[in-house]
Amino acid sequence: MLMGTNLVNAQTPAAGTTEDAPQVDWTGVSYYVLLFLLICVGVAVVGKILKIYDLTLKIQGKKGLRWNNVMGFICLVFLLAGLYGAYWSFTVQGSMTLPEAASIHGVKIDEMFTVTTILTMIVFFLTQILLFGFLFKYRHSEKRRAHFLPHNNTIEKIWTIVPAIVLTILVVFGFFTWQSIMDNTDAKGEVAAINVDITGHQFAWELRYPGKDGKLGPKDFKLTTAANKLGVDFKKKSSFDDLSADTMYLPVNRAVRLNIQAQDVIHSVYMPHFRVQLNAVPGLPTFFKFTPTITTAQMRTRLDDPKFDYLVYCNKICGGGHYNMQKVVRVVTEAEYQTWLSHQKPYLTDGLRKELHFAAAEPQQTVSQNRLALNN
Ligand SMILES: [Cu+2]
Repeated sequence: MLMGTNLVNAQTPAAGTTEDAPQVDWTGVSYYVLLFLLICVGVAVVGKILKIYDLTLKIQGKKGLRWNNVMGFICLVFLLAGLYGAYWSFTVQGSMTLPEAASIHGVKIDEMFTVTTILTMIVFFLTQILLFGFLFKYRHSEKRRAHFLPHNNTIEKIWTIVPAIVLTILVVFGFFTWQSIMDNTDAKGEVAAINVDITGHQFAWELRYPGKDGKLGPKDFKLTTAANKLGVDFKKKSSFDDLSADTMYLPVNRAVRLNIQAQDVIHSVYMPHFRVQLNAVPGLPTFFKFTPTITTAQMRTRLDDPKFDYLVYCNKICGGGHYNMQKVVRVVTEAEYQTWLSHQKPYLTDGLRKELHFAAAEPQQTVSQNRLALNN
């Protein structure tokens, strides 16, 4: 209480009345530093009291404190407090981990997480109980003689071979899961049909969808201008019908291939619900393929949250505006997706047409007319 009052006074020396005095920030760093120091002082005081008690016993001609018992008991307390801490962490913080998986491979990744967690937890609980339990059970006793065991090949073999087998299983399991994610076909053997370009720059994601031809035009960073933000190459026919989008719409149950790029520093495409994360590295185009399985509408019903939206974040601290680098992702039915797609603006804007000296945009302008303009 005294500490709390001091903190308030230190922060707001002018605070006069209790009404305008701000609430104590219990989560502040200084509070925890002071708490830690206080605990240290407390432990030191208890230690000194025990030492004095020990000396008093010796002065009186008695045997003194049995320190091995004190230490053994402390080990036992430490074990119980630690086990309770692990239990608390699972029950309280366990719910703060990843949300429900909404993609085919997401379920596989979760299985991997679960298996790894169970195996490592078995090892954790066994070793910690043995370590501190043995320290307590085999503390020094007058009635028992210590047995010196310098080496035991059987024990060495067991604790080398068993972890080696378990780790091999985990690594192989992870390898095959990763390979199936990176494979060009989805779980049904279907090749990713929808290509979406996602390009990161400080501080936004730019989305480009293919037009009616289903193909994204090629890009060349040297062609980047204010109007041609992504450096799309308009020497190729496939570039003309490409679309820009503000929201990432994805049809449910269809394999999507995200083509990932960065224009300045390293960013990271992160979509927690779909278990998608891959760095966007300048000069190193890469991709991530996944199949969403739960529509936004279904997820809203499941979570009982009509405002819920999937998001694509940046998960690499890339500068001052990093915290705000996100876009909404909507998983919809095939029909909704097609309707949405037909309403998206062309990447080739009027400004870009002017820059490239193309003929002005006409409502029904065809790709061949654009190519004509390019050739002139
Ligand atoms: Cu970022």
